[in-house]
Amino acid sequence: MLILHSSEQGGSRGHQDMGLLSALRRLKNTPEQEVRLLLLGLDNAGKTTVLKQLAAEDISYITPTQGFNIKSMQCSGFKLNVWDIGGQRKIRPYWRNYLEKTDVLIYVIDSSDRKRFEETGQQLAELLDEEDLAAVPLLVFANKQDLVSAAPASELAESLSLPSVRDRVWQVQACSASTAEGLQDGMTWVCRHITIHKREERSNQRRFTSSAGTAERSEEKEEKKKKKKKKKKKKKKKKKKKKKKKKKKKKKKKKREEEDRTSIKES
Ligand SMILES: Nc1nc2c(ncn2[C@@H]2O[C@H](COP(=O)(O)OP(=O)(O)OP(=O)(O)O)[C@@H](O)[C@H]2O)c(=O)[nH]1
Ligand SMILES: [Mg+2]
Repeated sequence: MLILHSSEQGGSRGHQDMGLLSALRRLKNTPEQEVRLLLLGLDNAGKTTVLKQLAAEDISYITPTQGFNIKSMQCSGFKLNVWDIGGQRKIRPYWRNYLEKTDVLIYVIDSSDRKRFEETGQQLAELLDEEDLAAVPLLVFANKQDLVSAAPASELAESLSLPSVRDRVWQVQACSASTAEGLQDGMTWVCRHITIHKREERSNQRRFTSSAGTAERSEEKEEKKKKKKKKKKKKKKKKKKKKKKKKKKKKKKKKREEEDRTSIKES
């Protein structure tokens, strides 16, 4: 059974600003778009430290996550809901329950834990194979760069075989969740890709709607054409019938006249 933790971004000033912004948005009747970010990675990688740093919270007392943490933050007019799921081996089977509707996957790695590069690479490869994460942009945080034993981001990318990932955009960002270095750069990349992703989503939707409209209009045209053709055919048939009737009448008249003429002759 998972223990669930849930918290929101702190900071009273930040809260006031957020409140004012949401009030203004409500007034303008333009609801902010919600985005789902998923923070995954092995236990001890630094996911919760990353999350707390992003929320400008104290990072002194962080314990291994038994369930998940969620925090909301603002970025380029989007409301980011960031989900941090525990990475212990016994919790990893539950990751699948959180994948649906993810907009960006953030994978955190302890760059100093070379012994587990293979294990973390394997976990990441399994995630990238998940249907729910198909084409979802991937940001890898090469964390703990403050430690001298940390592998550089380029070495980590090679070790994870990232250059062969071609079904999505990806980026490796060197960072230290302890000092917050590199976190903002990573989030800037995330926000840029959310904007692109959402714009593409909107234009795909618009294209779908307009093509549905075009299909509807051409169906209407086809129907009108059919009706017109049917009417024309009916008119032609009527005309033909009338002509035939007239001809028959004429023939009958001629016959009668001929009969009259013979009867006159006979008399
Ligand atoms: N030196 C250093 N230590 C870090 C860094 N980031 C996190 N840590 C430490 O690594 C340990 C694990 O950090 P967590 O944030 O709890 O890791 P996690 O990925 O959330 O782990 P789980 O919740 O078990 O999945 C803690 O002792 C952190 O202080 C970093 O950038 N540098
Ligand atoms: Mg944690």
